[in-house]
Amino acid sequence: MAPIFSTLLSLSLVSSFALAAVSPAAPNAAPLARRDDEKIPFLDYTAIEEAAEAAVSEDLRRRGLLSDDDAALKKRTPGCGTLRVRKEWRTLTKAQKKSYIAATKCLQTKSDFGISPISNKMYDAFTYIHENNWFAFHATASFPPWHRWFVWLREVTLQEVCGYSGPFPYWNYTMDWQDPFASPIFSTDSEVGFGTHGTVPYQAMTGATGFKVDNGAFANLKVNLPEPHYLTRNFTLWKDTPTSVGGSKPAFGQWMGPEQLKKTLAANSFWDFEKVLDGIGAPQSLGIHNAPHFNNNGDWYGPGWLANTPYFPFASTAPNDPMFFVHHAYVDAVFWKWQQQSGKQWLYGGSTNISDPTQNDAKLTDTLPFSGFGPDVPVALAMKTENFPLCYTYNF
Ligand SMILES: *[C@@H]1O[C@H](CO)[C@@H](O)[C@H](O)[C@H]1NC(C)=O
Ligand SMILES: *[C@@H]1O[C@H](CO)[C@@H](O)[C@H](O)[C@H]1NC(C)=O
Ligand SMILES: *[C@@H]1O[C@H](CO)[C@@H](O)[C@H](O)[C@H]1NC(C)=O
Ligand SMILES: [Cu+2]
Repeated sequence: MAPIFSTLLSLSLVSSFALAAVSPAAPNAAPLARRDDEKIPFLDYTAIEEAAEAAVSEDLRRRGLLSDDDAALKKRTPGCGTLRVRKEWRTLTKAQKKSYIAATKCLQTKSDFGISPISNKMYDAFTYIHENNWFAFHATASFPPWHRWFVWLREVTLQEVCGYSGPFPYWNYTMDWQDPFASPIFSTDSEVGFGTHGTVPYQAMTGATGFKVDNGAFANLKVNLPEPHYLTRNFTLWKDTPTSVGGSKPAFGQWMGPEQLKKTLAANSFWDFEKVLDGIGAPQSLGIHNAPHFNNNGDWYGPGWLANTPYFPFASTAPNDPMFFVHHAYVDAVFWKWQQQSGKQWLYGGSTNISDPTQNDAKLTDTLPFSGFGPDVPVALAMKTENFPLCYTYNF
């Protein structure tokens, strides 16, 4: 199975990535194990569990399975107060950008309350909970709500643990589709730039090469999963591949451009939305979500980067790259925008089985697994960003 990922240029193989290449039936290495079981002190478990119960009873009420009176459970849910508004990276002030990046780096100095194996750092806890059980929430119905909750955990952690008080940023890469590599987000500024990649080839681990990130604010950043290495990227494909249809090489940029965005927002059912977002069953399309992952190589590419290592397919190191969170905040913004259309807010459905997209069994009462980073929650609790505990919105 390993060659699947290294033949990235074959787009038809890429789009079947979720369905064939990562079959859970053929493990190469055991998943990493979690050390112990502490609670995350800044999450209110009781309030989250009450909100979860209320969200599930609301779902039952909407489906006529519970009377209005019984659904009064909802009263136990705390409200939000003010909603935080997420913003495009470019619209943050320089001070906000600097503070966001400093808070991100600060996670490397904070305890993770026992979550990640290998290190005990909060930074690595995010990579760990993303790679643990990842078959459950990639290319399945859980993908949009799981990643919404995951990015929210990051937002709350930056606030509570590292004192970030600015707006949580997203990177609207549909603005940069013609030349993503030239986007200002990859500035080499040592305080506000996410950086590009370096010039010196770097072997991060057996089978995983690229360039050590040696410019920008994350220069020489050390990350620890699946084993300690420097943050690695390889933007060669982005730099050298034509972005328009018709060239001799595949046209990568178009899968993250405005046309693809339009197509994604036009999906009728929730499962159609997820399929377009992720290029599932759509030969020749990466989808808005996969485009930034697959257009480059290194940590951000996730399991694809680890294809020739002993960690494949049990690891996705993508959250090692701080780009992951601004990228996924944008994917979440697209999900939010889709949900704003009439009748779409509570639409859900599709498959919970990465190997079978026709398995139509997903329900709002399904559980999203977070490996001890707060309670596991039902999908219903992650469907509306303006509800407790998410309490944020977008304004576009
Ligand atoms: C992102 O940019 C596109 C143009 O490429 C625009 O249509 C869209 O509204 C923007 N979305 C957000 C969330 O800013
Ligand atoms: C970077 O990616 C390109 C294109 O995929 C590949 O040919 C090259 O070998 C990679 N470089 C390193 C140092 O891994
Ligand atoms: C998922 O789908 C595959 C392929 O159809 C099937 O073999 C497997 O049993 C399914 N798994 C579950 C848990 O339903
Ligand atoms: Cu993911």
